[in-house]
Amino acid sequence: MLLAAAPLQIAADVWLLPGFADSAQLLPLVTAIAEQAPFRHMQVPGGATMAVAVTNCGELGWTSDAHGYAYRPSDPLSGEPWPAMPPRFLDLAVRAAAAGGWRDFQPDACLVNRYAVGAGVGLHQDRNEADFMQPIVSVSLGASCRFMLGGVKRNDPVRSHDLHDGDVMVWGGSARLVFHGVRPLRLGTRHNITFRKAGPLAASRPSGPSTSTASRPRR
Ligand SMILES: O=C(O)CCC(=O)C(=O)O
Repeated sequence: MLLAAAPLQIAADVWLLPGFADSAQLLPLVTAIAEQAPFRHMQVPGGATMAVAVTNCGELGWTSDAHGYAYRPSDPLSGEPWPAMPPRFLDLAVRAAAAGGWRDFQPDACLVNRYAVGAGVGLHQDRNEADFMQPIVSVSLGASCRFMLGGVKRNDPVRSHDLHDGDVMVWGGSARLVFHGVRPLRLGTRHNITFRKAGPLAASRPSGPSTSTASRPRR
């Protein structure tokens, strides 16, 4: 049984739950998901390739290609539905959201990111979901990273926070559309699993410019 520290409010409507998740329990589930829906480097609008490898589980999976971003019920590589969300994932997401004050979170989408050394994600907003009243729950597994947290405007000041194995970030409400990202990983391998309530399905809505660097805006 993990002993998680108390939730820390790091900005308005943004919570860090240190050590809330147990990577020893979760990483085997990530491996099982990737056996069904392998990690891949998707293209982003404009044609560059993401540095981070991704896969999904749950009813809807986040996808990107040269035309835009979209949630889809099936894996474009296989045409099969994404693997089901493991009950342990769902339980974690619901408990983490409740710890941040969002008591009726029922995610239908779980994006799994895999970072190798040098991979990062540029500042972006998560805005392809139908309902911005629902929070985001983002779980860090493995190597530590520097997480960038800005404001709801692209030019707002950005603060960096170290995220370690098992840390969970939850944001929503006034912070639901904050710009955030991850600096290129310096050592090791990191997985991130991000839970969202994405549906009902929205049309593809690209946002923000993309670049060809290793850490680029994603949404
Ligand atoms: O890896 C992370 O901590 C954040 C990932 C992220 O921002 C995203 O998938 O939208």
